[in-house]
Amino acid sequence: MKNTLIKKYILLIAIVAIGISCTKESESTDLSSANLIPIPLKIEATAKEFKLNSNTVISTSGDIDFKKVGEFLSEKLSHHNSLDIKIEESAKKNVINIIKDENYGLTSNESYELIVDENAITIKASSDEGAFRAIQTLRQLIPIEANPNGERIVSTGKILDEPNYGYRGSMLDVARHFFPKEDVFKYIDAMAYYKMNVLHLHLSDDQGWRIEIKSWPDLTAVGGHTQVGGEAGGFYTQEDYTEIVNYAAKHHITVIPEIDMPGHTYAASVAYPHLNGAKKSIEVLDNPTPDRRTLLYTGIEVGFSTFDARKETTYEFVDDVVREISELTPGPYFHMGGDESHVTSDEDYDYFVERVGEIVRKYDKRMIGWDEVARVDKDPNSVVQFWDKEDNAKMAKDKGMKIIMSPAKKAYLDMKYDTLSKFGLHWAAYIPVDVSYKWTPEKYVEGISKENILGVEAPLWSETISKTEELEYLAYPRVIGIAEVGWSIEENRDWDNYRVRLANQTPYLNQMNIKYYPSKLVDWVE
Ligand code: TNX
Repeated sequence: MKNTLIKKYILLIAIVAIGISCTKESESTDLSSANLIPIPLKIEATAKEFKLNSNTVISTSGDIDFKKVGEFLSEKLSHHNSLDIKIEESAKKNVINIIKDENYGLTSNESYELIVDENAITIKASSDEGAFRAIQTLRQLIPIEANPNGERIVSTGKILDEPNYGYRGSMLDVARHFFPKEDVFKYIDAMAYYKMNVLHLHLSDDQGWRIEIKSWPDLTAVGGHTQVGGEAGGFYTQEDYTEIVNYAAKHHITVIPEIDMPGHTYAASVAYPHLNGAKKSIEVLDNPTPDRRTLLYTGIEVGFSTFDARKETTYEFVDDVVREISELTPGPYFHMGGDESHVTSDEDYDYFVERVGEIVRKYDKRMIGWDEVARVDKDPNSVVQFWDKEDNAKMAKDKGMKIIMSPAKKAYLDMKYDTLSKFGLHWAAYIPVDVSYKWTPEKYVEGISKENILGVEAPLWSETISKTEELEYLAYPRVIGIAEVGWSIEENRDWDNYRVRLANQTPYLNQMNIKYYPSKLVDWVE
């Protein structure tokens, strides 16, 4: 009797165990519950498995740019998954096809289709950019670790995907604190993984000038010397900057250089005092000193500096700076800042923005400015980056300009998560992970709809952070959510569903050694 009871028990446990393992099994073969960020437009699951193993090969459609995408995938699989997947054209079975299909493409050249069946994984896109976005999806579908049979199981089905916005960016402030190019490369790696496509570099501010300008060498020799807090600063040589641009391009990311003016220019005016237009500090700047670098500003106040908008030499300077940077920048944009010019008179500010606009156009770039420039700029081709004043965004819309949505209360990565945050400011808000995720660009400012919006950007100001880990504490995980806000349509976004997908990013984040902030709102997978 006792024996049969025990047997029954064992049977019961076995049934339950099988039940659980079946559930797990079916979960792992359900493409629609894959932990993808950003969530794709459409997923159809077919509940079977593709078994990726060391015999799997990548085949591209011959086009050199598509081949590069295949090589990128192979590189990443070898680096992250310790998998040696070779490129072998015209393979038929156990293959990842990356195919150029001119007729294919939804509305954007970032669109793609990804079909997984038992024999093959097939990616179709009309451009290499689309294929590149597709392989990020695929990377997220392939487990980092193999099962005991040496296989990585990818669930079968079909994904049809395209971005809601063509501009999905993040900004690094390398002026308040300087971050070496290696930190920027690491940031680019993760941006690309989450399908972001714009890196905005804030290259100058009161505390430092961070890009070499050959015709004005003291900008960096003097102006790059220090940073907030007074430690050594730094700057990118033109070669460094080109390396960043090329590294970004390899990841299908456009670099936007920003030289903030006419305010936020104290460091430039210390280097070249005749640029200075702020009455108050002239005395200080004119003070003869053997080492001008000792005059640099290392605090975090804003709004006290300005260029002299009425001197022609100021525009000769701006012309050289825009020319040299534009020559190094393949992307279509030049960001002129334009924010918080509190000591520039309205007349001078307006005159300055117009003159800089002419220079930027002369070098075939499209001008971007923080939302304050909307009042002045008349060029409908200019872009306004909304961060603060809704009226400025509306003005931009009325002038036919496109708007980048960076509302400080949602998208500012430098805001503290809560009162306990180790780093960050909180002038705009405390921004917990859910708050930074739960917003819709086309609904944020009344009257500004999707057609007025170029895209979304998450700026990371660096007054309170000086090391990679600190940068990562503020950026992650919020920047991942902003990537989804920019890519995925509102109907597909849902916090409860997102927080599970986010919790499952840990294998990638850990492997990348990204020190994310472990928000308690997310049940992080160990
Ligand atoms: C406002 S946003 C600024 C920056 C600061 C930031 C700090 C903007 C265009 N200007 O100068 O770094 O706040 O959150």
